[in-house]
Amino acid sequence: MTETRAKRALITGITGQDGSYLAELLLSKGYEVHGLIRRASTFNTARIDHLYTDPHVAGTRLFLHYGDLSDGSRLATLLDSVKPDEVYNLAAQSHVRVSFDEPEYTGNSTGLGSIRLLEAIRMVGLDCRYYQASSSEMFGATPPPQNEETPFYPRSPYGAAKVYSYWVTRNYREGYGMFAVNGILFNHESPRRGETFVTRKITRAVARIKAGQQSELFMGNLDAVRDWGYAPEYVEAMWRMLQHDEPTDYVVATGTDYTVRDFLQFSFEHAGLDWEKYVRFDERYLRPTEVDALVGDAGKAERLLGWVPTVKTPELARLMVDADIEALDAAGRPWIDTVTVGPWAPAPQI
Ligand code: NAP
Ligand code: G4F
Repeated sequence: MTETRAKRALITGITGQDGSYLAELLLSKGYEVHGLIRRASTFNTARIDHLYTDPHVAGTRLFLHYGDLSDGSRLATLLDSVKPDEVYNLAAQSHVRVSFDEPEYTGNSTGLGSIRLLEAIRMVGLDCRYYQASSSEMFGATPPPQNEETPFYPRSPYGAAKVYSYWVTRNYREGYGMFAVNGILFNHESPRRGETFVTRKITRAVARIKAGQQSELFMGNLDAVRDWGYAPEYVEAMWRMLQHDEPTDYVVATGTDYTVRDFLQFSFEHAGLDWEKYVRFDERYLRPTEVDALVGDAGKAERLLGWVPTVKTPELARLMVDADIEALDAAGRPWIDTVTVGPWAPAPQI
């Protein structure tokens, strides 16, 4: 009798918010998971430490490998040795505001990084399915609702780099017959969200204000409209895209619209606080060009993948506030396993 081997996936960006949830999902489905991590002078694996086991232990199914999207030859050697069935390209300089400060680096990692990976797959001659983490930022100034047919009008170096990655993904699908898909994901958040994105910045501040450790919160544009969903549900959509019969591109969104001001209100209210007493304006958080409104129409993902989001923005704000309060509390009790409740450290002012 022939034994079928477990499916093998490679995730770039495994140390990020989505990479950590996707690794959990794939492990729960029996996959062997390989993750690309960057070498750093300090540990950068807090979001996946709870999944990690010593590779010497029999039955280990999560393996981490050093590499970087700026290093094409490394991507080729890694793909050649791992030989994944599915590649999820989640790595990117993913912060829109930072992309105005570091436009060239953002173009190199968020844009060129994708073609390095696609070209490495082609050069190695690998027969695998490829997922590209595309973004609603590509729609930029085009008004909502946005779907797969909506024209792109990026408003940042990040958005422009993602448009490039979107098109090379389609180009490799059409030109080389690769099973390559774009997931055009709208904003999705969680307790593992990076601390300088607006939702997590707010929910962390709520926890600190509630604990008497912070008295003010400096913010930028409160009028921006976003369609915020829950990250664990969005990684499920990524996986479903690669299981479908045909490679095609999908919008993933909740279809709801809330302002940053709404998110402030949901979060502070949940902790019994009045946001207007604490929030101050600081122009450093404005962007040279803003994306005013992103609201997605995910009808295609529902029709073809059966994907339907259940967590909407008000509930999301509440669960993130709860997690940050718990994390702050656990940080004061070092014997508690803080990994499961999230990393805790002061964030830089971005
Ligand atoms: P994230 O938390 O910022 O994670 C980004 C990941 O990319 C991290 O693991 C980071 O590694 C890695 N990375 C950055 N530069 C790299 C490089 N040059 N080489 C290798 N790895 C690199 O982002 P996320 O929220 O999980 O998002 C995942 C992907 O989806 C990103 O491509 C993002 O642009 C895209 N996206 C996100 C959203 C959203 O709302 N979250 C929406 C649409 C699209 P370190 O841990 O070492 O920094
Ligand atoms: O949380 P944000 O930084 O996310 P943004 O710019 O929408 O980008 C995120 O979502 C994209 C998908 O649409 C991803 F592709 C991207 O990787 C990233 O995950 O900002 C959201 C809104 C913006 O309009 C911003 O101007 O919040 C506004 N905002 C107001 N005050 C602020 C702040 N954003 C941040 N980060 N910090 C503030 O103090």
